Amino acid sequence: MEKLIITAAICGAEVTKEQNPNVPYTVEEIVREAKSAVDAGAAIVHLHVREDDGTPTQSHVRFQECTEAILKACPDVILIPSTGGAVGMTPDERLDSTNTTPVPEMATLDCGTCNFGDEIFDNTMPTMRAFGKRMIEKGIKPEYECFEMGHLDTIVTMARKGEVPGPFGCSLPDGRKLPVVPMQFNFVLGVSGCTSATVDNLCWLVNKIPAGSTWTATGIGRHAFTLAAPAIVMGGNVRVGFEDNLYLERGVLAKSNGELVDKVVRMAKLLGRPIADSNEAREILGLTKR
Ligand code: KMH
Ligand code: ZN
Repeated sequence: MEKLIITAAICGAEVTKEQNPNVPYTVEEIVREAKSAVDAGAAIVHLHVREDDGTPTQSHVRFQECTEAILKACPDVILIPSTGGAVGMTPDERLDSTNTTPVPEMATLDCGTCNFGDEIFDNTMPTMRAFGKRMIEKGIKPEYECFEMGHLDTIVTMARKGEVPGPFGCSLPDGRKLPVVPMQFNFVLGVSGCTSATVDNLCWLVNKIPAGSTWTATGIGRHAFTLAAPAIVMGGNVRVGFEDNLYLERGVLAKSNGELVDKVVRMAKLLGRPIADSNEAREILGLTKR
């Protein structure tokens, strides 16, 4: 089994300081949380950014500022900027997070429209095609976020057609051959209105990924650690962080993203799975540091 890659989703677009005062908004707070996660054992930081008052933004200027500041504190960390942003943002607005210099190694690509609590998270086929085209052009490896069972089938079908990066060696209409990119999936289970965070659902998804793919499990809310446990023993990877869950245990707010990562590190140690550092994660994911 490969070493365990831990991703910290340190901020998200929805959670607030009213829910947990340690949720980061400012650049300094974002760096503090990224560093706490990396110091605890995270190889990857999944990044959303905020204005100082907490408003979510996809502005490449803010992403640039946060990225540079995080890399100063954690020079090796893999950053995965969000292209999901917040519900209601336009596709162009969402993609702006990929306009940083250098171009990010990876970015999220959300694999279909779904409920998101009482709202709708809009990811139409044209939107996904546009995001796939951009990532092919820029050489960004997508992290395919699946919130629903059907999202997996949708995105693999698009990869087979060469509409998004994938491992199938597709040719474009002009005859150019697409690079072979093994797919990295993030199964985000337990969002209100979407597929629930059960071991059964996780197994169903993992059994259907194309050969050579890698995957991560993200359990939302109280499922953060109950989904981490099967992912650790099944050979997958784990995402935790304030974006997904604010509590270290029932009734106890986490003081930092580092505390959440540390809990996964302790679980992995008990289960005998070593932790990958960022450069080991790059090897597993087929990335080259920019
Ligand atoms: N904020 C959610 C609506 C992503 O980062 O790609 C979407 C999200 C997914 O967080
Ligand atoms: Zn996100």
